Amino acid sequence: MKDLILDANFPRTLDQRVYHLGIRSGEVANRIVTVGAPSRANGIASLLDASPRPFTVTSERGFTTITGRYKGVPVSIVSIGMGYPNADFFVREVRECLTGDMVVIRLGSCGGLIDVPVGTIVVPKASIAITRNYDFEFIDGGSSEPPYRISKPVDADPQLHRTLSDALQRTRPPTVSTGVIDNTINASADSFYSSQGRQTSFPDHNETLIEQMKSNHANLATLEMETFHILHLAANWPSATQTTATVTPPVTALPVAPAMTVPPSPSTQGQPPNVSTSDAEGKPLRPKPRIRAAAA
Ligand code: R1P
Repeated sequence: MKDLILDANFPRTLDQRVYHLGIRSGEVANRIVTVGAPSRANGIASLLDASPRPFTVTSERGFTTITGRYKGVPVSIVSIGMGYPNADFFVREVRECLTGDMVVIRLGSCGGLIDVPVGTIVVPKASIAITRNYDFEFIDGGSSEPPYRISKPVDADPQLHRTLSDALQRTRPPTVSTGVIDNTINASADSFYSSQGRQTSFPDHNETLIEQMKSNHANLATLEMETFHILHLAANWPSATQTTATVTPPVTALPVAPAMTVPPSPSTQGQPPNVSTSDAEGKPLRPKPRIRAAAA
């Protein structure tokens, strides 16, 4: 089985599917809405054009990609589950299936650090990472290191942030009384529990974490688990030209890892749409495509 994986550095199956999402070029659009749960993905996908019928790939690892058109424009909805590692699989593997810009909006739920009604939509202009400091040790009542690390902010793509916020305000149903907030910062934690300040049976040393986060960033409003990582990858992707030169090693440079086996074929529904040959605007491809990301 393992000899069917051609490149352990960036594994794909023989039919060129990326290893964890199970998709290949032509099956994912440049414009993507990513969510955590398949039910949410299916709900959004119900708004896609009926024809051509949306195409669905469900991978062994729990990622679901639904690609169709919305008012004629190719769009994918990708359900990625939870947390930094899944967000990492999502951005990196989709990027390798696309040419041109990759435009990502994460639509998710979050905890609130400001006093607004449930249902308020928050479109953060930036995100910080809250991560457990694994070197922290609480010995003899003290420690030389803090238990958590609070990163510097990474900005959402400014144009996408503005466009998303404007669209959400413009299309808000009049019956909905909660508003749209777009001038705050998000925090993405590496645990739903410890690094979000929840008290459990583990000695997490997080009693003052929320206050510390708020004092570091006065306009911190939301707390979830994926946005920072998506924004960070988007902000640091060096464009196609540089990627070719610096990231992709020769295929023969790394051995096939012994534990790497071919995943079961993903289940698919519908006809492959072959949507990834133009950029997100439907314009000719730009020489240096970008990853542009925002969240709500
Ligand atoms: C935790 O319950 C999950 O909910 C939030 C968090 O980021 C985390 O993924 O997001 P979603 O509702 O988008 O899954």
